[in-house]
Amino acid sequence: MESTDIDLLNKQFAAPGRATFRTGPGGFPILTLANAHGTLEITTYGGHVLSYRPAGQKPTLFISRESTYIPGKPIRGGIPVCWPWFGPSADDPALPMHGFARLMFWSVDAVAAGADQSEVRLGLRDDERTRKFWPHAFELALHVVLGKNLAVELTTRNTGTGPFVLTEALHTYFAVGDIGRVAIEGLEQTPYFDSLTRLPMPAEKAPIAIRSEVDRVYVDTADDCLIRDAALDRRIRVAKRGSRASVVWNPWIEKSKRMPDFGDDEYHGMVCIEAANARDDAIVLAPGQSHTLAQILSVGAGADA
Ligand code: TA6
Repeated sequence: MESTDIDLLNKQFAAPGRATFRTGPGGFPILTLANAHGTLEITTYGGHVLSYRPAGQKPTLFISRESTYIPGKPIRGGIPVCWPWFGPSADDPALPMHGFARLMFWSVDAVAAGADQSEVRLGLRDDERTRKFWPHAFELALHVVLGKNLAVELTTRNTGTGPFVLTEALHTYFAVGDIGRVAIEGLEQTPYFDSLTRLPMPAEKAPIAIRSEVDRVYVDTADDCLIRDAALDRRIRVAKRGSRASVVWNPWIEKSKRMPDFGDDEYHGMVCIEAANARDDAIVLAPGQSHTLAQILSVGAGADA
């Protein structure tokens, strides 16, 4: 179903107290899912998860207070869907950063709202708009499952007659209490590409501590990450499937000032850990083939548990 008529969306999919559509900022349709394990908000614009709050926990995702909600511009925060390229387009740098999927309205294909598990499926298919950016036929599906954990699955299917190359990311912005008191475990043994220096770097052999701008693509890893947030006394496990690249990003002071849709001080309260297919981990899909990129989040009390 086309994804901008709130009354029709609620008529077809709403379940009182468990699944409700409303008109959000910028007129963007927002679906709220709620069950015993927590709540989640997602907008059909960009297939973009805006918030995730496990029961009894503070919000898990960061959204900038300066974010815009304007068609054609990306939302700053939550879980942007970077697709069908990560970073600048290799074919034409004038094309949107991180692809076009996060800049379009997706269809609502299914909503299931149970007491302990809620699911939503959104879709994007090629049409004359997408073909202006990317000359391939595709079906893109986002499947979000809110249960004890949060699972976000992005499946690409090549519906065309020739192969295409895909890079992508679930560009998740995590809310943290104080970036200066955060440790990120799981990538200690993994080399990375430093996007700031454009140089390959050896494994750090230590948890990641962020004390300046960090923009890294960790390569050839399927490992979980663990965010230990001392200020909020919680830990967030970030697992993934269908990905051999993990991106870690914090803009720090100077880049924060250069982003109009991001508060100058907001770098203190966020870090991005992204499940990606990027750089050497590009995916080649033949006609009829599919690939699923998934990120699974689980939040626990106690930074050191
Ligand atoms: O994932 C890290 C990154 O590629 C950074 O280089 C920075 O550009 C960030 O994404 C945000 O990109 P955006 O296009 O959302 O402003």
